[in-house]
Amino acid sequence: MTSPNPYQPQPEDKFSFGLWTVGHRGRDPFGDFVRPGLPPNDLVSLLAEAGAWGVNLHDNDLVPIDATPVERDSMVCSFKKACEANGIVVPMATVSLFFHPVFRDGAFTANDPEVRAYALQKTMRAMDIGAQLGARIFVLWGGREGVETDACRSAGEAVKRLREAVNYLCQYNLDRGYGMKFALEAKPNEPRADIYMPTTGSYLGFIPTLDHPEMVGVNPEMAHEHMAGLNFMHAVAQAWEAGKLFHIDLNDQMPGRYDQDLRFGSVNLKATFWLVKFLEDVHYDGPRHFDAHAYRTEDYEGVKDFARGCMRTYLILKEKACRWNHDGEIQAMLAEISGNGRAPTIGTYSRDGAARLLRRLFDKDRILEKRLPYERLDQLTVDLLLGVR
Ligand code: GLT
Ligand code: MN
Ligand code: MN
Repeated sequence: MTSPNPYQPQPEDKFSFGLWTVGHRGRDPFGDFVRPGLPPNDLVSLLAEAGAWGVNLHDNDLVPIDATPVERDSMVCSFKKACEANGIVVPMATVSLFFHPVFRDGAFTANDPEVRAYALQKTMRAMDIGAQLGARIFVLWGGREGVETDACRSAGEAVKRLREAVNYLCQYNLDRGYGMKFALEAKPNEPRADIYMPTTGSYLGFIPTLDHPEMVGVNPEMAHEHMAGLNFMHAVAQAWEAGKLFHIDLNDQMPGRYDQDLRFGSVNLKATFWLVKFLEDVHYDGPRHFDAHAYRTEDYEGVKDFARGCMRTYLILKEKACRWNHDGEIQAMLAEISGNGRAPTIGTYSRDGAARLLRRLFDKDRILEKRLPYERLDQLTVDLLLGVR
């Protein structure tokens, strides 16, 4: 059955938002809150109204850092009821290892072993909360794991400490039978001058060195890769190809600036299109999490506009990707440029095959006669995106 509004989010789209995203009150380093605080249960209703499927949270988005176990249990119970009442699931949980001043020198990589132990304790407790709420993905974003000066510790030692911590948490996950997957989120800088593991690629190199690599993947964030001047879709593709795309943070960002966390698709429409097309083409089946927040000018009606906008843009671009894949001219060009049918088969290595390849004469002039009409192909894409095709 087709829905009357083709851009109406459906549960199978798996659109989720963090409590900290729609609950963002507009405070920045230069100005105070512009929106009143909304209790977590009200944020869940807001998300349901906007059409979202899931809500994610840090431990302290719901439970204050010094709450007693009894207080914690009652808050988690009440939140769980609110989610159930609103038909909202909790696919992912995470831990704040960046807000409290105790983490001023980092958490898992801090020089003080007591801070490192506290960071582990806090994370295990956050996993307990996540498990109670049904979360199967646990994100680790090491915002404070970094430096202003490399005089403070060896960067190699930091990697070892990080490995030790993730190994410990994997073991806790097994011990408790939580069945969670960890998704590691990279960022090049902010709040630290330099953050260890600055890109998704760094984490993809780190994961195979863990005791339980199968339990650990990545949570690439669009804005974070763009801050580093990288092509986000390429990072996502590499993660996907490695079987490590466990979660994704969707938002937008002007290159070379502070972490803006802008509404999905609001800045780099074309890059956003290629990303959505990639996710849809490979049938990515995980949550599509919007880690962004509304402009500081908005009230809570505006926050709903923001949330609806993220999902709507995704669905519009999904439709565009489908049109692109079914566009006769585009597909004919793709068939023409892909080289299929012309390419000599290299195959896997054999001594004879290598000898043949070494002897082969390549007619470079003939190769160069073949046109590569990427200008036309790109313009067809632009026409399609701009709605004239
Ligand atoms: C914080 C950060 C995000 C991370 C969140 C998870 S918190 O808002 O900017 O990119 O995904 O800890
Ligand atoms: Mn994020
Ligand atoms: Mn961000």
